[in-house]
Amino acid sequence: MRRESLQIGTVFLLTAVAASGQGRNMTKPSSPALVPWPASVALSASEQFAITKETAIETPAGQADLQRVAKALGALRRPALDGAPTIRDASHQVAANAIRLEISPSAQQNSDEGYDLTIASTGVRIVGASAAGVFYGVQTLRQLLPWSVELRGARPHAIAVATGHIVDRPRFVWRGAMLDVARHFYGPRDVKRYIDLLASYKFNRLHLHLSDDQGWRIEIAAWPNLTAHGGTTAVGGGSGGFYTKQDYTDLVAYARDRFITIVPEIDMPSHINAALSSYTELNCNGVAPKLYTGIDVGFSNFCLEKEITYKFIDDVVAEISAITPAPYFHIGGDAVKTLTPDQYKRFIERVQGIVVKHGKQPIGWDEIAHATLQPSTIIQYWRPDASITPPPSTKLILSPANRIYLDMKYHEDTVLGLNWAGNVDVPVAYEWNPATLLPGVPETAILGVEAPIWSETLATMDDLEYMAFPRLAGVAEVAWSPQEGRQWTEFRTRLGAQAPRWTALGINAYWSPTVDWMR
Ligand code: TNX
Repeated sequence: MRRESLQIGTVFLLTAVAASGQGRNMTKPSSPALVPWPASVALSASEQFAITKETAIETPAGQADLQRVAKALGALRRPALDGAPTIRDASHQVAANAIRLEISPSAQQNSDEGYDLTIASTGVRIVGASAAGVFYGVQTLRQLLPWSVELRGARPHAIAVATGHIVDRPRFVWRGAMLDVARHFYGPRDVKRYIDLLASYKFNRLHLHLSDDQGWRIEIAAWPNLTAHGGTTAVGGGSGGFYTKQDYTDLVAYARDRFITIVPEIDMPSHINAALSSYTELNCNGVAPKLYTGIDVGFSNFCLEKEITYKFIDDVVAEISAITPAPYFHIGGDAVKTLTPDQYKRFIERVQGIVVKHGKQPIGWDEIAHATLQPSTIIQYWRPDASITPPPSTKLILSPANRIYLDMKYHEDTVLGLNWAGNVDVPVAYEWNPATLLPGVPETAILGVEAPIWSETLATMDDLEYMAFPRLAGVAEVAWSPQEGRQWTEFRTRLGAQAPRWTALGINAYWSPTVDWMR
């Protein structure tokens, strides 16, 4: 295993695991299988902290966010140590045999998601720059615990953790995943499971593609037929589905508790057949098209000349914005095939104004760069061949289709998925540097990275998991870890060590032969 390169910029003490009777030069280095790799790691396997039934979890009183993190941590050690741990107020000095969670600006290091994790033989201390930082420290600790903590049901065994110190912070503030719930609908249970998996790899954004030609997936009170009719089907003619406002609000809260921000998207002016089919008055010719269950793109458009189109958009943006605490609203804007450039530009500029009026920051796929953008508008880059020169202050989210579209096939024999951007095997999704992807777009202009999963060919959670795992873990590292020292040949070993965890969690992963799976 090659580890040299990762030691650049990190302090990594490989301490021998002293198997009984073995001399110094017969010992084997142990390295923690952390994904994403932290900014700085110094661990020693020669001394350990044992988590027992008596180990308490301590948090300062009155911090609801931290109490939730403490509960989640408590649940994590459950399979090994039956019964709930004591969660107690940490107003006193650091106690022995405790895992203490706290917030302090000292863990900041230029990121309010940073944390400092210290494991001593007497206890653990996680100091975050914010509750999110503490949460990420807990996710790191989770990966240092034996994989069997991921099992459900009590299976008593010892939990021992190597002692040491990890100082960590993310490279990018936007570490996203996108789920297309329009081509096939995924209910709240599936979305929550995806949120759980994302959170464990330190993602902090989930972009929901809530409408497309094949389905409208969110209740809008002023336009009830959108879901009553527009939500009733899916690609291939399935029965579709939609989120009530309550479902959506619950998802937002569930995600927030895991430090993930939900970003809603209503794709326009194309990808809008489900809405056109639901309301005759939205069509230029006054005739509603049939619901669509195929997988073509770019054939439907809003009627740009009718004022009711903008009234409709205003209502939709207003209602979704009212139940979205995040400051973002994604307007799509991709794959428009039948409008003139000028029609497109004027439409995007007008809709941008509507989003800003409702207090949100617009986001759009990279085609929106052809319009005059407001300073707060974010461009989401996706087309591998697009050459875009964004205005100097404009921020970008990078979703290069030929790298991190998780609906692309792994190789030519992959049954699921599409391949219009090529086959994307696991190393392809990992081996790239956001800072050098686009000429003229420096790291400072990049908000972060987001991995979309389009669902034309993906009908079930098993399908989604098969396409997301293992690539999603690679994307997590692209978005979180320092570029310096990132190398596939080393990563594949840490990635391979995730296998027993994924199996314990019941993840339907694709066991790519490019990875050394630990089984
Ligand atoms: C392109 S990505 C699209 C989607 C498709 C996807 C399939 C983007 C902004 N538009 O409508 O679902 O390809 O990979």
